[in-house]
Amino acid sequence: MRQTVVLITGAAGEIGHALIRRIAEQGVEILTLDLQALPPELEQLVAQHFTGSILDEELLDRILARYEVHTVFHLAALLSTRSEFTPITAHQVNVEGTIRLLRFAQAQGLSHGHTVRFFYPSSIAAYGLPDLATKAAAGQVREEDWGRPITMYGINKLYCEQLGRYFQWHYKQLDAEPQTRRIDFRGIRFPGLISAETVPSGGTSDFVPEMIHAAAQGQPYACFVREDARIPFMTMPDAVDAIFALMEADPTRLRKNVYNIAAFNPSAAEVRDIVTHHFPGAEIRFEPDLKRQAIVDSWPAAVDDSAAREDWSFAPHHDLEAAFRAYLLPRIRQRYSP
Ligand code: AKB
Repeated sequence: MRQTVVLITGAAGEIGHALIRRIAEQGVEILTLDLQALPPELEQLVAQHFTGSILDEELLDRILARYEVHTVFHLAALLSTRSEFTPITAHQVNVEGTIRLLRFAQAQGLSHGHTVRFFYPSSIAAYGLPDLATKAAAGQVREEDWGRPITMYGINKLYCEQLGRYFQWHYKQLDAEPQTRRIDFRGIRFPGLISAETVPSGGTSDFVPEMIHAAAQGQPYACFVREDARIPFMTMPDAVDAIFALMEADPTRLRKNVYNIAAFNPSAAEVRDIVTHHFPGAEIRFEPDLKRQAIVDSWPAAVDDSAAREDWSFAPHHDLEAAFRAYLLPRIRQRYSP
């Protein structure tokens, strides 16, 4: 008998850190896969960690042979800024990697006979607004609109959303024995995420978490976007709650494969103001990098997440004020206290 497990790819990343702890609390056996080793405090929570690439077919075959995977959280990806420096590698990791995981999940479903629930973290990067006037006029953007991303990462995310939908509903649709519905593909278009425990790297929404963590450590921070730059954000605990809510939702309630969510959308200056209020000595200056700024300008200022609220009761706990008061300040102060 093979052991029944949950598989998390990209487990050493920011979402992986938070997700492993929460899944482990439920007493579920976890397998993780990442290019990096897991930190010891996380490694002790998982049944087995594989240090390796999602592109390694042999490794995926070994996992298939030994484990029954009923749920996949496919978090591995190169983020938006890093992907612009190495777009072909980004395509390999983000697209080729995802199609291999989808094929792996399909093979798992065929092998054990259950539908595999597949979580995919998409992003506001899947949007592309052509200019600031359009961004201002667009307001809260719906999932169906403005799907013209300007980054390799955004293009990868948008395409992989479609791949997931294809695998679930249309895979090998002309075969004598159709192979659809072996995968139940569920995705979230995340806004920028803010964690008290980890600092992101390689993303373009990183200016907010970087600003907060720098202030908490008493370090000066040069913000790479303008003061008026505005995109949606949420806290990591709310992001993880949302992943669980979506993954546990009754499939008959889900009208979409991929949903927008967000909790607040301050300008960079508004974040600076709240950070300097809580860390009065914080030194924050604005030195926009026009190229990264252009990417942020192409992302929506706000998203319409009404479908997530209606279909699976998405309801974040933290608005901007609560994010600082109830989550970031206590955890970050503890983290950086001597
Ligand atoms: C990034 O900045 O690349 C990510 C994202 C918005 O998906 N944080």
